[in-house]
Amino acid sequence: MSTLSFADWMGSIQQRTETALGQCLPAATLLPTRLHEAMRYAVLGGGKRVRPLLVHAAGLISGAAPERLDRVSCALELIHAYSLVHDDMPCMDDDTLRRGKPTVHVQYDDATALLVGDALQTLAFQHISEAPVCDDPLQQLAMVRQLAIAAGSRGMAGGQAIDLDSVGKQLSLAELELMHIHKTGALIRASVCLGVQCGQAPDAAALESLDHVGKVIGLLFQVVDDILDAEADTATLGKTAGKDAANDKPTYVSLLGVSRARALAEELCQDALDRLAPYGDAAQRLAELTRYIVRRQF
Ligand code: GRG
Repeated sequence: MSTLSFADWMGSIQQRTETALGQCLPAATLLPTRLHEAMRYAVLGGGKRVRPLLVHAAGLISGAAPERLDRVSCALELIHAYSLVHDDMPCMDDDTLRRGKPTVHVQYDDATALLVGDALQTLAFQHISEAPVCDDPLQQLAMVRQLAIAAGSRGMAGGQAIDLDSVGKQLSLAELELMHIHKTGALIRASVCLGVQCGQAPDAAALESLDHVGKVIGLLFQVVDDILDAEADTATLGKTAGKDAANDKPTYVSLLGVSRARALAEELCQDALDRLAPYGDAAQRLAELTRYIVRRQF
């Protein structure tokens, strides 16, 4: 077991992720330079890197090689970054601030933002498929498929469609959960599942249990995101606070109120921790990360 504190471990994963992303993105000097510069602007120098942290923490459970986890982390973070760029565009959430900087369509233009998202998504699939991330090529193919499903219309993009459709509507708790399991949850769940699969092949029961952990972490991430949107300020978040209420979006806070939303986050956290307990030290980072996601301030 590593002797690093959780904060130092987190810093080291964030640092190696930044380096790996910097290497996998095309150089800003490569033609077409404006597009490549904008891709690097969208991805580098910001963000908590929650999905890479989940990949690495989950990979520790199966003894995965860090270099393989870096590759999978980059793929997930590239897809996440593309989703933020498109989400911020005027045709979607229409936001001007992301990670404390002007959004990509503001800094560049709408057409560039659209292309940045397209190119980041395809780069993610190029990156995860061009070198081994596990021992079995067929398993790797299955992992690429899992990533595609998580990002697509049955995952994140589908969740975004439900989100756009739900503005101004009263959703039930079950409907809200379904939306978030797709929109935010699918990539977070994939981060845990893909991280585990980079190491020694887990048996079906272990994979099912860790998949449940990923699903629960995805939901609790969103519950906390809704609380922060209602309670934190724009400077702390690095993105516009209070947008959900301003846009009349159904959230855990609008449905439950802050204190019941907090209680739900704690309940989900405990569910994940209970599932991780049988893995002992191997799951320590994933357990710490789960607690961090509940307590995070931005
Ligand atoms: C455009 C296909 C498409 C999908 C967009 C994820 C998403 C779907 C939109 C983002 C909108 C949003 C603010 C959702 C709330 C949860 C969330 C994903 C927050 C941003 O993720 P963080 O907090 O961001 O991990 P950083 O900047 O730290 O990487």
